[in-house]
Amino acid sequence: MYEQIKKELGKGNIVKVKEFVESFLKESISPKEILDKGLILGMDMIGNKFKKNEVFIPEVMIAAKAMQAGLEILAPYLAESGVKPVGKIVLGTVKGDLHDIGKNIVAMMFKGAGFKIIDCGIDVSPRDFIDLVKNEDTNILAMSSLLTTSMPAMGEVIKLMKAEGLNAKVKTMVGGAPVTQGFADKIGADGYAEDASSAVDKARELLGV
Ligand code: B1M
Repeated sequence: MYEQIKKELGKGNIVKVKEFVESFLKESISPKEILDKGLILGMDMIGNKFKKNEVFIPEVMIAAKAMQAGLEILAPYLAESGVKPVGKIVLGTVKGDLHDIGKNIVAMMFKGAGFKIIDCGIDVSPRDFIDLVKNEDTNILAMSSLLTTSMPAMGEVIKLMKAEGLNAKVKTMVGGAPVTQGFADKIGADGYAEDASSAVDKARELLGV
């Protein structure tokens, strides 16, 4: 019964996605089930296609908008039924770097997978990352960098996390075109992901959800 909504979500059909969500709610299907089996699996499907180069950024963007539209209808019901986000992620582009297109796609995929996202934008200083992590009861600190010149800032943030004893409770994740698994290992990041949908897999793996 969820095949159709997943298909419409993949096409970015906002009207149809909203109609399906509303009709499922009328049938007294739980908002959590609609979220998990309809919207999240629909977004996972588009994420997997993106990974295999079967669809590209514009398709992911329009699917994410349809997902967002469905989520907006579900949000009050989810709050009422006490569904908690699977984890909280502070996400940003590191100091010296203004690129945010990839980071925004990663944010959308995280949201689609049920994570709560605190998006701190671009050119984020190590101190600002740390302060947000402390204030927000964060599970994962996720950093993006597109420039070889800004990559070292990721290492600085992780050093500061360790100096302030935050690394025991908050996992760190890095990504962006020039970032590699080797670099992530070198700076002591807990996780690395090559693209937005692998980022979701990695975040789930880090939190065991
Ligand atoms: Co700039 N830029 N740029 N740029 N720019 C690159 C990155 C570059 C490779 C172009 C080139 O020379 N061939 C080059 C970097 C070279 C390097 O260091 N290796 C470069 C440069 C040099 C610069 C400037 C220095 C240029 C100048 O002024 N002389 C300057 C720097 C400004 C600054 O940041 N301080 C600059 C500026 C800009 C614009 C502002 C014009 C614009 C950015 C607009 C914006 O982001 N709002 C821009 C753009 C658009 C690019 C290119 C063309 C495209 C980047 C992009 O959005 N890709 C890029 C060349 C290219 O890649 N073809 C280039 C699409 C996006 C979906 O991919 O961001 O890789 P990406 O994200 C992917 C993955 O990397 C991954 O998932 C995403 C989706 O799958 N991912 C993560 C990203 N973050 C992740 C985090 C994760 C996990 C996965 O976990 C936390």
